[in-house]
Amino acid sequence: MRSWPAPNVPKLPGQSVPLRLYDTSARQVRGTDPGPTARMYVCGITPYDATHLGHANTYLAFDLVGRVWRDGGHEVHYTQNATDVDDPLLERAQQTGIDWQALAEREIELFRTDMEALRILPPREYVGVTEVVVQVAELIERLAPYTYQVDDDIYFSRATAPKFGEVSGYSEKEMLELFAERGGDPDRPGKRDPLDWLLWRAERPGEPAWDSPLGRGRPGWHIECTQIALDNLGAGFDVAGGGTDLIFPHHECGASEGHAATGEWPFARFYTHAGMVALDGEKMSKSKGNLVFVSKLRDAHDPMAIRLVLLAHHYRSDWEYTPGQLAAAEARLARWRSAAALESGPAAEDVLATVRERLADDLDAPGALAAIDDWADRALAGGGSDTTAPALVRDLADALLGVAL
Ligand code: 5CA
Ligand code: ZN
Repeated sequence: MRSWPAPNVPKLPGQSVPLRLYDTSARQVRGTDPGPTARMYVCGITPYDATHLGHANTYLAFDLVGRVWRDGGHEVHYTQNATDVDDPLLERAQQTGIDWQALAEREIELFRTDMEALRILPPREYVGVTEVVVQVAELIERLAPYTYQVDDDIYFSRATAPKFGEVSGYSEKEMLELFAERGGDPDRPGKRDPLDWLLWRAERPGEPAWDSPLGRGRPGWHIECTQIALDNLGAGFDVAGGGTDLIFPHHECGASEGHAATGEWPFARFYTHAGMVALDGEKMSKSKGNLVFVSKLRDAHDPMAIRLVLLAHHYRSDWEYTPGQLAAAEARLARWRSAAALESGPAAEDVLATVRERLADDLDAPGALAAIDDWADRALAGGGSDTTAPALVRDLADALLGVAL
């Protein structure tokens, strides 16, 4: 599929700082160590509704990862999927009387527009599951020693996966609870273990299905990302990303699939997860309907202010959105713009060093904002006569934080 247009990223002077990042599977912050080309896969949307602030928060976190790597001189090979066929999408299409493909296309297009407005760097490959159904079926065929059938459906047997549980570190009890909560089918008769997961769903009447080496059907959710990551990035890529709701079962299952397919462990060197954004005390989710849409906010607000709302929270924290945060972000943006439009200001090399250092420390965006706030305050108070400083601040805010001033 088409990705979205890339914003310009200014080159910055001086020394970059290597990125350290929290790895869920190691349960600690570690140094990333990419080669000349850093490889990242981030789980994309299921396009049955518009992009909400929770989604944007997740894509922004990984946008920062890409920006810090680029600042360090790496090429960034970034791949993302769109789950353009899945139960929730089909259900929504049914309820609203819209064709499921038209619904997916419409919401993916809106997502692209939102991402572009927020200056999120686009993936090199943006892949819809419907584009790779046959490849997914071929991968499932190759996984035969690890799979079994229930009726015509195919399951992955967790008993064959020696590393199952290592990504999340969750107990058996936690895994069972989350599996049931997040679309699993622990109680289906014929399964060997409640946690075995569906790889291939044979055709059901009235549901879309594709011809494949496995017969007619469609992929289960957890296998698509394994296939798309393997095909575009190869095993052992640097970062697999998404929100914390994907730690289990999605990334846990994907890691075991990748291990089975390639013999390589880990499938991704880092599993990194962004916190959940809530509204009115509950996690924003399409199923609950408590959503703040990026496209709606864009009607009345500068996308750079929306971006600053997200940057004001550490990516790993869970937080609740309130409209006051947008007002505060607009005030901050106005202040930064006024300061950056001055003819001179305090020297900004230290600001650049601090922003680099804060972001490299597990993406401490709030710390980075504080450094620019401080410079803007001093500049607006009339301090400093460095005529190159305003341009340097504009460039560093743009390149590292994606905020165009
Ligand atoms: N298509 C799958 C991934 S392959 C999926 O989870 N789609 S999604 O539309 O439900 O979510 C897209 C991304 O946004 C995922 O990375 C998910 O973890 C993240 N996300 C969803 N809800 C929130 C939220 N409330 N706060 C933060 N991130 C969220
Ligand atoms: Zn995924």
